[in-house]
Order: sequence, then structure tokens, then C-alpha cells
Amino acid sequence: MSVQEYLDKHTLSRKIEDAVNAAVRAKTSDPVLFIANHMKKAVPSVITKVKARQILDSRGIPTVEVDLHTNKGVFRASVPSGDSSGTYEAIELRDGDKGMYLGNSVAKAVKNINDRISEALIGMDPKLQAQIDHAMIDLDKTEKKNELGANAILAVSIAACKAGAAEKEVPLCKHLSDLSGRANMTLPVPAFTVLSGGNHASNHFAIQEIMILPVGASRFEEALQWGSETYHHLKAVVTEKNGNMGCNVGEDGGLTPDISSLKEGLELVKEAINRTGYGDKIKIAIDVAATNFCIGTKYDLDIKSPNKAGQNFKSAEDMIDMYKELCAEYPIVFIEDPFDKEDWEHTKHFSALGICQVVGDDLLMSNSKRVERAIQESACNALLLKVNQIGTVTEAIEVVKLARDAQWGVVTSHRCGETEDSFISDLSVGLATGVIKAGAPCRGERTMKYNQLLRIEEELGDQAVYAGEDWRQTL
Ligand code: 2PG
Ligand code: MG
Repeated sequence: MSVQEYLDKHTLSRKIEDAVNAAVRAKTSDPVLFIANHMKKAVPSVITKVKARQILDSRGIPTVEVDLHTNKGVFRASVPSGDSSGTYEAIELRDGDKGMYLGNSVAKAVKNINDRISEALIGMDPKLQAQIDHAMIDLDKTEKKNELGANAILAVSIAACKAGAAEKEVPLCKHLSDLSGRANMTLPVPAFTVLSGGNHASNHFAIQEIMILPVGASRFEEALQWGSETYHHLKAVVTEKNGNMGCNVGEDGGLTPDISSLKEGLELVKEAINRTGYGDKIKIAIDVAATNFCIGTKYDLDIKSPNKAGQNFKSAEDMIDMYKELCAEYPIVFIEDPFDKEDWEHTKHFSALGICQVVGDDLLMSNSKRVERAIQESACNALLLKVNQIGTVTEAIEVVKLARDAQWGVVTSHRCGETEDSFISDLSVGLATGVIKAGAPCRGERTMKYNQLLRIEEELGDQAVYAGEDWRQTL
């Protein structure tokens, strides 16, 4: 091919002329850089390769990380993992070889990405999130993504989303907001886990989490400050009352004093809030995760105490009485999973009392069919959004829409096994979910979600709106 033929084939003369003209029109002070960027934008972005690897999550358990390559850059994502692995959630593919990471390695999921998913996505435009996600869903062909693994599919879905945002030259939260068709973005109220129990801690406390929500702060930055201050006051309170062993932290970073009742935990948190001086501007929430101590139809709050377990069961009605009393005494704004995940009847009954918001986590498993049922039966009135229970960004957006159309609240959530990926922070802003639950204001894999929200707030500048008192409905 001659030089002239090469220039003609790629219409290079015209493209270069266009770029030069654009630089002149813009009167840019750095024309070479301007022309380089102009030319780069003229080339559409396409996926060229997807490369996965196995990394460790915050519990030291393997998970999937992906590098999605386009002709313009490399975009990285990794997926979290939790304690629950319910019947209705998308399947996390693990190798099951007991000789490797006790059965938890994810080599099959990694291979599925490197071979099958990569091949299927090459040439696709990363801005077209729904097409990419559906290509993977079609490739998998199973209802719960057990063929390729929801961990494999989600990692790629998130990485593609980051590539799409970069191609549009917008922040990730803005790209997510566009994908969801929403006009407004909102900085969520952080629900900081300050006390841990249940499956997340080795104390005797059966309840999984007590959280604080700085709803009265004026900005996210201030909410983070209040959260951190309360957490440190709580350390002092716990040390005074339970000794400094109680300041060891659970999987989400919450303190783990050896308390035996919910009331005792709430008293500690109330005292910490009092010491901050912010008063009722900081509210409280609880993730009971009651499935973990439900025996048949009864609840054993002493299940983690070898000397007391099995002796003092509470009926669902007793639990309702306890919640009523506690909600009257403490500023509790939501309770997550107050009953077993199959106890629709009592969850519904409790929601109907209208005492506080009732969030469905294990009850819903972020599964659209469970959410539809809960809406129909008015079983609860808020969704806990765990993206890895769904498996793609597109389906996560859809389930949030479902919840929003029913006037529900939405809490974007981390998992107990987290990674250094802060995607959920952008997700919570882009979908304006109103609340984010990402653990304590401590431990790197938790604080990086909150720190990313600080950056988003800074980047949005005057446009930044903190959900604050409107955390339930950020429509
Ligand atoms: C929950 C989550 C996060 P896990 O129950 O809300 O705290 O826990 O990741 O163990 O499901
Ligand atoms: Mg939960």
C-alpha cells in the first residue's frame, strides 16, 4: 500500500484537518494536547479483552477481580461476598476443592471470564450496559447465573460500567444515573455499623448490627465527621463499661462488646451519641438478621451463649413487643430483617404498625420476584440492595425501579466480605437510594466507600444534595 493509499483508506488528511480546525476555533493554549484528545474522542471505544484474576476479600477469602480492556484504557472491578447464600440469590461460583482455600477458590469463575465472557464481549461498546449484561445473561442461560457464576458476571458488568463512564467523560455516578433514567443524584445518608454481633462477630450478641444515621447533617462530609466522632466516643463508652476487649472489631468494623441484649447495645450507642452533642440529629437503625437465631418459629436471643442457649425462646409476638418498646425509647428509624426470612406474616404485621421503616434483606435477597411479592403483600417497605445477589448492573437498576415505583425506601449495601472497589458509592448516588450501609467508619475496605462519597460530593460541588432528613424518599 502506498502512503497515499494509506492516507485515503483511513481518511487521515480530513480527520487531522478537522482536529486542527477545532483547536483553532477553541483557541486552546495547548493545541497538541487538544488535537490528541480530539482525535481520541473520534475513535469509538470498544472492548478488546477481559482478563480476570483471583484476589482475596476482606475476610481473606478468594473473590474475582477483572481488568476490562478497551482500545482506550483498562477498567478494574472486584466483587464482594456475604454470609448469606440463600435459595433466591444469584449463585457465586466457587471451586469446592477442599484442598484449595478450603473449597473457596474461584478459578472456574476466573476461567469463565478469560475464555467465554471475554470472547463474547470483544468489540462491544462499553456504554451499552444493558447489551453487555444481556450478552452475559444469554451466554449463561441459567436463572441464577450458576453456569458462569454471578461473581464472574458482576465483576465484568461493573468494570464495563466504569469503562462506559470514562468513554462518556462523566463521573461513574452520573453514568449510573443516566442508565437508570433518573434526573437527580443524591448523596446518601451513611448507616454506619457501630456495634457488631450475629455472624459478623465472635461475642455473645445475637443481633447482627446496630447502626447510626447522621440524618441531621447538612452535607455528607459532615455526616462522616459525626459518624467517626460517635464511633470514637463509643469506643470510650465500651471501654468504660465492658473493658477494652469490647473494642475489637467485627467483620464490618463494628465494635464487639460482650453484651447480651439489644437494649444494652442501644444504651451504649445512645450514650456515645449524647457525648457528641448532636442529639437527635443522629438516628439509630438495627439489622437484626433474625434468620440466624430463628429455631422453628421461635427466636433464641441467647443462641451464641453456650450456657443459656435453648432455654429462653421468644415468639414472634414477643419480638414485636420488644421492637415496640425499643422504638419508643430510642430514635430507631429502621429495622432490617426483624424476623426469619420466611416469616412473611410477622414481617407484614410489624410493618403495618408503622413504627419504623422495615427493610428486607434476607427476606428479599434482592430478588425481583421476592420484591414483587413483598410489594403486593405490603410485607416490608424498603429494599436492601446487594448487587452481588443480582449479578448485573442492569438488573440492579431494574430492582431499584421496582422498589421505587412502590414508594419504598432503598438502602445500598456492602457485604461482610468486601474488596477495595467503591462501586456501590457511585451506585448509591446515581440511583439516589437515600441510604448507604457500608460498615463502620473504620477498616480500609469500608472507609474507601465513604471516602469515595467525599470525593463525589466535592466533584458535584454546588449540584451536590445530601439526602439528610429525606433519606426515605429521594425521588
Ligand atoms: C447484611 C450484610 C452486610 P452479609 O446482612 O446486611 O452487613 O451482611 O454480607 O453477611 O450478608
Ligand atoms: Mg442484613
